[in-house]
Parts: sequence; C-alpha cells; structure tokens
Amino acid sequence: MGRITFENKVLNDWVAEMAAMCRPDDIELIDGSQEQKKTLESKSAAMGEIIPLNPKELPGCFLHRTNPNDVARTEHLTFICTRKQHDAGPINNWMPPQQAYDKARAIFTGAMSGRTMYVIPFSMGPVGSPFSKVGVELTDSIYVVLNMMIMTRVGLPVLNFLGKNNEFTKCLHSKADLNIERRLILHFPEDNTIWSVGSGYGGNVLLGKKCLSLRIASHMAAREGWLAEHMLIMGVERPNGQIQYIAAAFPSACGKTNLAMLVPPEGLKRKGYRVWTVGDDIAWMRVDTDGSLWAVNPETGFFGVAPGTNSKTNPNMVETIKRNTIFTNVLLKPDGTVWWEGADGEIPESGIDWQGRPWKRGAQDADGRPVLGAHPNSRFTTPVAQCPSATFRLEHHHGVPISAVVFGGRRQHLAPLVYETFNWRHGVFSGATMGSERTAAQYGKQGEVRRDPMAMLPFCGYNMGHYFRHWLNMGKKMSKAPRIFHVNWFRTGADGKFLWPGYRENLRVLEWILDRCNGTVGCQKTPIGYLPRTKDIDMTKLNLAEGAIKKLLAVNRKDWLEELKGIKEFFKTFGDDLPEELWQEYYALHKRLTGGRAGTGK
Ligand code: OXD
Ligand code: MN
Repeated sequence: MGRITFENKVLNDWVAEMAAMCRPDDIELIDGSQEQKKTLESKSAAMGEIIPLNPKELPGCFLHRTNPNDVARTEHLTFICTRKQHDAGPINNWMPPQQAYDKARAIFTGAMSGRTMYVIPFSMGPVGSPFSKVGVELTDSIYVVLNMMIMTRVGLPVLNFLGKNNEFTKCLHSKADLNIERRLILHFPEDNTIWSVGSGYGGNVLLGKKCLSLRIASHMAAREGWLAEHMLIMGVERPNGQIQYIAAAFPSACGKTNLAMLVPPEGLKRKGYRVWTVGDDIAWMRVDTDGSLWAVNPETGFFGVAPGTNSKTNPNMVETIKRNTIFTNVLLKPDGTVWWEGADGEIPESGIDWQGRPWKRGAQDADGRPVLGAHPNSRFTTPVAQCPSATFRLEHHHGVPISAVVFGGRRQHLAPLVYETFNWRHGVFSGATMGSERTAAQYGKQGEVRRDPMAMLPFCGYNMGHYFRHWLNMGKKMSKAPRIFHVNWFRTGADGKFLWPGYRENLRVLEWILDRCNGTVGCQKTPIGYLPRTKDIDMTKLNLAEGAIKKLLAVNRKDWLEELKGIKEFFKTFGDDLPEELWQEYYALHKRLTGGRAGTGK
C-alpha cells in the first residue's frame, strides 16, 4: 500500500489508522489541480463509473448511474451518535458511539481492498474565512472526489491553511459493496467525525454537504453561537444598486433552487430588479459587530434535482448545467446528451434509462405505468460560479447581510401566500411549526402534515428542543435582527388548482417582504401576523383569476385552531426541552384567534 505523510500529526495518524482498517491498495492526496481532475475523470470513465457526454453539446460533462437501491438519502440509516441519547433528541435516530463505531468498523474492514483511498482536504466556506470549517474526506469513490471538487473548495490551499491545526472534521466514506443491509450514515458530533458506508448517493456520501454543513455544523453552531441552516441565500438588487439579501428555508423539493436564481417576471421588468444567487441549500450565519446577521453559502456547487428543470421553471439553471456538470441517474440520449421528465424540448424517442436499460418514449411497465427515463430524484452537480446570476460575493470572507429570513411549507389550505411575524420570537414559532402536506408522490396519508421545523427535520444534529432554544438566544444577540416571514406558494382553490403561479412570479412576494424591511409598504394586522392588503402586492401583468388574491391572503380562524391541535401534539414530543417561550407563543396565537379566550392548556 502506498503511503503519504502529512505534516499535521493528527491528520497523519488518522489517515494511517483508517487505511489500516479499510486496506486500500493505494492512497492518493487530492491536490485540487486541473491535471489531477482530468486524470481521475479518465480513470473513472475507463472503469465505467462515469460516462463522458457529447463534448460539443455538453463539454466537461459526465453521466453516472447509482445502484438502483441507492438513489436518495436513507434517513432510517442515518444516526446521530452522541454519548447521551437525550443530546440527539426525540427526532433523530440515535446509536451509542461505541456501538456505532463497532458496527461500521465491521463493514469498513477491508472494504477498500483493490481500490485507491483518496484523501480530500476541503473547506466549507472560503478558505480562511472566520465562517469556514475544514474537513478531510477519505473515500474510495472517484465519483465522490469529482463531486466534492464541484461542491467544495478542495486541495492544497486547504491543507496549507489547516497546517498543524487539529480542528477538522474527519470524514470517512466507502462504497463497500453498496448493500443497503450494510449501509450506515453515522455522525459523531462529539468527535467531529462522520462515517458513511455502503452508499454512493450524493446526500449520503458528499460528506461536506448535509453531514458536515448541517448535522455536524448545527451542533458546532449551537456551541459556538452561530446558525447552520437548510436555507437558500439570494440577493435582490434594485436599479439604484442597493442589494438586500434573503435567507429562506423550505423542506426538500419545495423549490429552493428555483427561487434562489429566479429571473424577474415580465410584469416587474420595468422596475429593473436583478437577482443574485448566493446559495440554494445551506446558509451559515453569524452576528457581526454591526448587530446584524451575515451569511455565507459554505458550498461552491449546486446538487440539484433534474426532473422539472427547464427554461420556464429555471432558465438560469438550464444555462449553468451546459458544461462541467455531473449528471446522476438521468436518461442518456443516443446523441450523448441527457434528458429527464420535464426537460426542455421534445420527449426523446429512445435512450438508455437511469438504470442502464434501453428505453422508448411512452414505455409502460407490466401494470401500465409509465417507465421513467430519469429517476425522480436524479441530479446534476454543477458549479455555482457558472450560474448567470451567481453572486460576486461567493468568495467574500464576510458573506452577505441578511435583511429577511423566510420560512415556507406546502399547505393547500391553511397558510396564506405570505405573512410577516410580529417579532423574532414569533418568527421562531412560525419556523418551529413549519409543515408540509404529503403529496401523492410521498409515502404516508395524503394531506397529512409532516412537521419540518426550519426544514431541518432530517438535518438537525442535536436535540431539536435545544435547537429552538438556540434560535431564541440568537435573536437576543442581534440589535438589527432580520425580520421573519412565512410564505406558501402552494395554496389551492376549490378546483384543487394552485392559486398562485409561483416560480419567477414569487419575486412579487419578495418585493413586499423587502419593502416591509425598509418600512415602505403597508400591511394588515391579523391574528397570525402582518399580511399584505391586496393592493400591497404588485400585480402588474399577472392576470390572476377573479378573487384569487383575496383567497391567497385569507386567514381562516377555524383552520388555524385546528392547526394548533397538531402543533400542540408536535410540541409535546419535546417534553421539557421545548422552550417555554414557544408555548407562550402557542397560547398567544390561540388567544388572538379566539378573540381573547385563554389557551387550551398543555
Ligand atoms: C437536498 C435535500 O438534496 O434537501 O438538498 O434533500
Ligand atoms: Mn436540501
């Protein structure tokens, strides 16, 4: 086995120890150079792990197919391994650290034999920024290396910055035999360590993303006094050059990526807005000396869902993924380009589907259901810097100042298009009680609300009751805290159709949000918060159906009282860990809804 020596003793000893366990044939350091990237691409292509795509149409692009049993994050195999179960809280899967290490060690032992172990030093956030954190991922997958090169800053600059410092997240990954029975995604926040084995799917194996930047980082953030959140960050620039930034949390698959890079709608063109994309998935936020909240996107790439991406839903992304992009589990067309359900243009006549099987337009399975060309969770990995709306502040060590925090869910009836919360504490309540109704595409009872506080349900690396407490404390640290809003693009009318067109038209709602932050637009006070009056949202050239805006802004007290019952049950799961302030918000909302009658008691 080849050896490399690192000046950093802790890194050196750890790499040696992991190599002794995993027994790779070779060890290679990822230096971040273009030459090494090219060599790895050729090696991976020769192994059949990635397929080079049409170099004229899609230069620098590749296709990868994962094992059909390995196409999404496996939440039931994802564990937070704290010494005390209480520290992981009632929502996370928990395993005692020793048991977790032992279980995984049995799978990791010898798992890399016949393979090379790649050592990837990476920085989440600009190298050397006070926001940033260093990690080192060891992996036996070139696909992982190539993705990490897009999603994070990798190589010698990171290693040099780390120097002799012992503070880095130790990330170990092996595909092993890709057996779901032998798959574990383990987080050890007390050891600053992640072990992931038996998977090759991005969310489980690009360890800088969900594992480090959310689960481990949320734990660090609570200790160190900052926020690691599942949020997009975008800037809205006015013609006078003023840019205001928004951080927004929506559950997975609710359109964060599309919103983060929207193109202003026709109807608002005359206003000359311009959108700057900072990030589409993760925000790390700190209070600065000016008393406001500043944010960085720790990533350098997008790992976006392909199906439904087209020039109408997301023209900037269509442009971004034309080069240097890795596509995973999409359809391969005969001309060496790719396609997915909901892509631009004609449905291809034939191709190779995401499982590598010949595919024909209109193909059906034995039960008459359409055979999909691309997996519904097929993805592209692509550099932020290629996005036409990419911020010029991506490498800025200070990030961007946040004017508004926006929470959102997918609710057919309950939540209005937008409301502003009364204050930080009420805003935390609105984030903590966020939820989405299951659609037909999800497992479980349709219409049932899945609570997903701050969209962090699968990503909070510690006790969520303590997480709420941390959010409340953060509000006290800021003299200029962002205002907190709640949006819902998914309200439907009696015919079951969406009342709001969404996508680029959402800028109209963001405009009201930012005008509220600037104190330049009015509102109406309702029991749930401040809502726009119908005249407060610019409807130029929107042509909504008659009465739709009224319906979008309606607050139905009966529905909200019903909602409170669900919130109460949810809050109870946290027992004494739920901050009393959130119960107070619960009672206050009840009182406002009933016109002054007392709450219903815990
Ligand atoms: C993601 C997710 O992949 O939230 O970003 O699932
Ligand atoms: Mn996400």
